[in-house]
Amino acid sequence: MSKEIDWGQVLEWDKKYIVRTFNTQEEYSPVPIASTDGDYLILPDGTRLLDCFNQLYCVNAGQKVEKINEKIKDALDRYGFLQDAFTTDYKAKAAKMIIEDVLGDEDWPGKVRFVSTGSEAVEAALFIARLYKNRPLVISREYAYHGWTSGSSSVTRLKGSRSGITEDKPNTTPRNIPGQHNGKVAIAPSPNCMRCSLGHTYGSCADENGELACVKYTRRMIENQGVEQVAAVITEVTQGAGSVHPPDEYIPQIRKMTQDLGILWIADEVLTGFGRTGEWFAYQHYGVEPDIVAMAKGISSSAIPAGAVVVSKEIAEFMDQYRWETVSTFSGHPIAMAAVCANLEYIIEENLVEKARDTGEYFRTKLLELQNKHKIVGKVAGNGVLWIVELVKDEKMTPFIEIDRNYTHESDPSLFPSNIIREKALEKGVLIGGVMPNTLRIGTSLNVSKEDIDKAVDALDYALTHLESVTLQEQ
Ligand code: 6DF
Repeated sequence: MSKEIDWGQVLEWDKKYIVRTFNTQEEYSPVPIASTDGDYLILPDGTRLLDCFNQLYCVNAGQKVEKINEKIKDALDRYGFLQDAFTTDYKAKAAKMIIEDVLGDEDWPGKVRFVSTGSEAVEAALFIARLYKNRPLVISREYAYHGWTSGSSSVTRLKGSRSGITEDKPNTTPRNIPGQHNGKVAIAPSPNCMRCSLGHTYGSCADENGELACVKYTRRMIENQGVEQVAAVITEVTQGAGSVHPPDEYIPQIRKMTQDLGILWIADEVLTGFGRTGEWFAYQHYGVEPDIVAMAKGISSSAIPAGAVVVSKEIAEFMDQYRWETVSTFSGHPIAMAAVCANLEYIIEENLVEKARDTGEYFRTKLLELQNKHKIVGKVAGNGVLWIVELVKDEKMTPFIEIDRNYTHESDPSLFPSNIIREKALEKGVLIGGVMPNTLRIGTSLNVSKEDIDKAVDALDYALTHLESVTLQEQ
């Protein structure tokens, strides 16, 4: 370290001057990190922690990639800051790379608008969809997470992530933000086959045309709202924070439904984009093309914050006809755009998307071995470097925490099996991801080594054995 850091002072100032999230001031305890490296966080005492949360599934290239940092430093030699009315080689190249180098095999992409975060990308997507269709309604789904800003949080339906406040005791009522849901959003079922909200069983829920019950319900709900009121359906392709991986038929059927009804499909790829699932974008696993894609996180691998929305050629031509009266100070920030260019070049040069695809098959094999070994593993699902492990009490897939994905933070998190697993795996130097009570959501960089996957799986095996010993004693 170039200079000694007074970590006691860091913790004092952190606790004294920063507004907390997800913790009361009393229960909060800061976690200081001295540096990062690849898939590792390095604590002030030198302990290396394998990050299988990949922070928030957002460091696709890995931490502190020298080739990316060098190009960011080059940009810093040229720029401070320019606002969006000006252009730079970095911004123009970043847009060209996304449309031509990343999405060049597809005909639908038209143009890009840059923003700084995923919530802003979703905000832009919602604005553009409503402007283009000149309709107010957007359809979201149970357990959706799309962001924390006003518009993006109105389509965020994950109950414990709507930016409200809860007391740190059970049987109290959360206070959500008054007026947050402005009535321009309707909620469709999530394709959570393991606990179908419609009471169906996957494999026997489709109608005579093969349409899944949750897709049919969504179609009927839109018809009931009045198709002429609906601008778009917004979906994550696989739900990130909500931790739901859909059956293979779901996304193609949702896409067909939107085309049948003449409404737009917004694919929110903020978390899944840029190779995380073993394709550049998760929708590509299903042979479909969206109208609008929201993206962030992996666009720069979080070296510098950046986000974007890509719109179809038709929507781009529509927007080109108008003076869009919107502005975001840091849109197209030259240093952020340099990070986007450097990140995309690195992912392409290192073939990280193909690497994530291959790694995903190794991850699948290892996680299925754990499912065979541990009765409390009810389901393993995912691809690339984004995986779900569902924790269950019994063969009936009973959740340990009954409220499951509809929990809010007045619950006692120490009782959540996912938190018990996380605490136990930390003993092995591995941070297991996931924010749902009964579900692990494991993610790494696209560059993760097989040795580190083995390390993560061994730590998970150790933690599952502990959880079984604790829960079986209680039963
Ligand atoms: N869209 C999706 N994910 C997202 C996010 C956003 C938009 C949060 C931080 C998350 C994910 C997994 C577990 C816990 O934060 P932001 O404004 O840059 O992006 C909003 C599909 O997943 C953010 C939290």
